[in-house]
Amino acid sequence: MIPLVENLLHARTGPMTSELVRRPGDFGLGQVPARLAPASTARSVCGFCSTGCSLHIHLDKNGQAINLSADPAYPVNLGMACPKGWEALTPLAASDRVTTPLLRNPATGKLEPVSWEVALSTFVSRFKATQSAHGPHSLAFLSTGQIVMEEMALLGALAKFGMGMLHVDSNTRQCMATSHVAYKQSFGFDAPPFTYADFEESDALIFIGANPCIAHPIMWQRVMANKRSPEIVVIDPRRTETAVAATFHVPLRPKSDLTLLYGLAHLLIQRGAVKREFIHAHTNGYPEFTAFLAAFTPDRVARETGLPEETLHRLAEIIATKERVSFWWTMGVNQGHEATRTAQAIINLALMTGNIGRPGTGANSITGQCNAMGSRLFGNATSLLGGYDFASETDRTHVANILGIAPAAIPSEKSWAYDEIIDGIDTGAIKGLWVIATNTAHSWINQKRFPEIRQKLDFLVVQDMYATTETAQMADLVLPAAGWGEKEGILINSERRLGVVRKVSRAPGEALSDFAIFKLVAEAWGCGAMFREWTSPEAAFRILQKLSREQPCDFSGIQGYDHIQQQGGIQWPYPQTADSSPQESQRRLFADGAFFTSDKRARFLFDEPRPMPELPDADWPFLLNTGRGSSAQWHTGSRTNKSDVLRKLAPASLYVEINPTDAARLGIAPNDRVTVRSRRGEADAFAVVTPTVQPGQLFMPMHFDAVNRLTFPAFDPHSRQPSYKACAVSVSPLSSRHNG
Ligand SMILES: Nc1nc2c(c(=O)[nH]1)N[C@H]1C(S)=C(S)[C@@H](COP(=O)(O)OP(=O)(O)OC[C@H]3O[C@@H](n4cnc5c(=O)[nH]c(N)nc54)[C@H](O)[C@@H]3O)O[C@H]1N2
Ligand SMILES: Nc1nc2c(c(=O)[nH]1)N[C@H]1C(S)=C(S)[C@@H](COP(=O)(O)OP(=O)(O)OC[C@H]3O[C@@H](n4cnc5c(=O)[nH]c(N)nc54)[C@H](O)[C@@H]3O)O[C@H]1N2
Ligand code: SF4
Ligand SMILES: [Mo]
Repeated sequence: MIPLVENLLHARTGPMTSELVRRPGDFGLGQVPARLAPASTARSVCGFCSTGCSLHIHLDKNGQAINLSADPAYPVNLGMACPKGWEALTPLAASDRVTTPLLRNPATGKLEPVSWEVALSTFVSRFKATQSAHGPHSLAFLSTGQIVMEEMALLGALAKFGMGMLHVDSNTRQCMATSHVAYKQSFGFDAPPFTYADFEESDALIFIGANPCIAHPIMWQRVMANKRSPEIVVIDPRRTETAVAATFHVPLRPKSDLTLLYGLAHLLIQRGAVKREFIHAHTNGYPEFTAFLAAFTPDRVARETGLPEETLHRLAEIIATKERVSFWWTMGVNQGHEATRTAQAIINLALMTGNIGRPGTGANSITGQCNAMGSRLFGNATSLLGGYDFASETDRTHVANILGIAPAAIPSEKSWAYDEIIDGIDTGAIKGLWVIATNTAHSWINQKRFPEIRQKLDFLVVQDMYATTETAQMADLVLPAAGWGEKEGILINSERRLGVVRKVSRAPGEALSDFAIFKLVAEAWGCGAMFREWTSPEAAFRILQKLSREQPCDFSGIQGYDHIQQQGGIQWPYPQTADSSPQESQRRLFADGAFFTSDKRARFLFDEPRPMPELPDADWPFLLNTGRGSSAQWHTGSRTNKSDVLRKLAPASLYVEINPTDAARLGIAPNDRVTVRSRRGEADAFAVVTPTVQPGQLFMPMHFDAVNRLTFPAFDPHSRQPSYKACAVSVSPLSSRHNG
């Protein structure tokens, strides 16, 4: 056994996960029998969504988790948690955890257990052989927004500086790439400006393409705690749970947001409801924007959005008359063919009305995964570690100096985006792929292509907690990873708050933290010396602090993990100050109107709207929308399907929501089996007949893998984020073969 592996395997204490007698799911939510009363409690932030709730993990005398409860003293969740948070320990004890590395045996075609030595030497020999045959850039990785920041940074640095990879990306592309690019172009840095207190301090909250009741339930609780009797607007083609709870639902035609937002800007100018002084002092591009808006007359906007003109006037009235207006957007905006400009149209509205930098305001992108923000800053994919620029020699030298590596080790070229990596596999440019904490074979758009192009890979490595995911099932080598709660590190939530994840449970068998796996790979690859200072996640955190210094995300003033915990999480920026006095717990950006661009001014950016790439027609008459189905289901289900409690809270199989008029016309009754087809594939589902979807539209939850056989691979040109929410399909009762 190589010494490092031995150390890692033996350094751990406490019983194996499988020996833990009970999990919270066994008792129902939150009850602890007296005989399992905790010996102590650890505080840890949740590892599902980007809300970043803090959980109290109750430990036995061996320091192993026995149950958890929501943390009442944390500024984010104030004692609340959603079902996923309450059940966060259950997926760790699942019977299909992968406990040793698995290598595919060419003779049997099966994945078989091997030692870490064999796994690592195979990893290195196969990937090095690929590089010798096809060049250094023939390897790529696809990673995640769901591992701690220190692991993301180590992976990015190892792959790009140690292993010579160029093309790396993550599922953050499917999720937050649009917000990243939109903020960077408009504000000069990827910097969501808000703090959760803004939910409570707004007079009007405008949610665009966001369904927080399902996707961010604890953020929604913060909205419900608003005592200012706010107007709550939901702009969404579907009458979602959030739309039902709102004061005003705006059911626009799918993907007509850009036109609507320009139409609103136009009306606000007509009403004189713009903050001229703010615009003059702090922005660029307003005159050009105003001229451009002239064409967005209410009649045109009403026609193109399918909304009555009164709706436009009522919306403009709300924005014009409310003192504090906040705009919130999520995937209904980010996942679109013109997503970046749509996000910027929201930013433009906030800028022109001076709704930024004040309590209860902001152009606020809600993050998705627990650490999508960490991956935006430290994934080393689009931006160089810490939000630097790969193309800038000064930036490369600066980062190299901090890391103690040669500047030449840092590539100056841009990485391919996720879709370009997938295309690269198809063309033969990428021959080796390493997939970490994402389930590409389920979640990627036009997913049917993935198994096909997988055949073109020389070697596929999947690093996951389970070997049962759709992607792991296709792997040549599976590396067993510890999950949330079995390792430590930092997650950054939607309001830029760093929170600490603590190790409260021992990973099963020989599973190792991603951090430990990356360290082992570095040693086996022969570039371990580059990462000698990365001795632990907290040591890595100190390196990341140095990288953040004097960047907008500067968190160099933090004293360590304990400090973050004592403060109830810490929002960036948190620079070092002369007197190191603590800063306010809830802070928003841009109170001084100074943005992160070189001239400190925000930019008005805009483009002519374009039709969606795949419009319904006679053969494919329905528009399919996809997204989150329930608060108990998380993405591809690898984790949440392991909990009996969560499974009981969610539909057991794939369904499609269809409007009653369409259902009646097609002879579809509630719960009937139907087939949904697109030009790319088909999916069987049961019908949920409901007026929450408009006629001509369907909705399917992304948690079942058949859904992405249907989706159409269109991408925003700036962010290259996939447009998951609009493709043309047909629907028919299961027995019949013709289109609806
Ligand atoms: N329970 C649960 N919570 C989650 C997740 C999960 O899997 N399960 N995932 C997390 C992640 S990673 C993310 S990114 C977030 C996503 O959080 P959300 O973005 O809130 O969730 P979605 O359901 O994907 O999409 C939001 C809404 O966009 C609407 N929409 C579709 N097309 C359009 C359009 O053209 N215009 C407008 N205005 N709206 C449109 C949809 O109808 C949908 O209601 O959730 C996070 N939270
Ligand atoms: N049709 C449609 N498709 C979509 C979307 C949509 O709205 N509609 N939304 C998109 C969005 S926003 C997102 S974010 C993606 C999400 O898509 P995925 O990232 O593919 O979904 P997850 O199920 O979260 O997959 C995460 C994997 O990481 C593993 N894992 C968890 N923790 C760890 C860890 O600590 N270490 C390691 N090594 N593995 C771990 C889990 O077991 C799981 O298999 O889906 C996208 N796909
Ligand atoms: S809202 Fe998000 S962070 Fe909070 S408990 Fe639920 S999944 Fe975890
Ligand atoms: Mo996401």
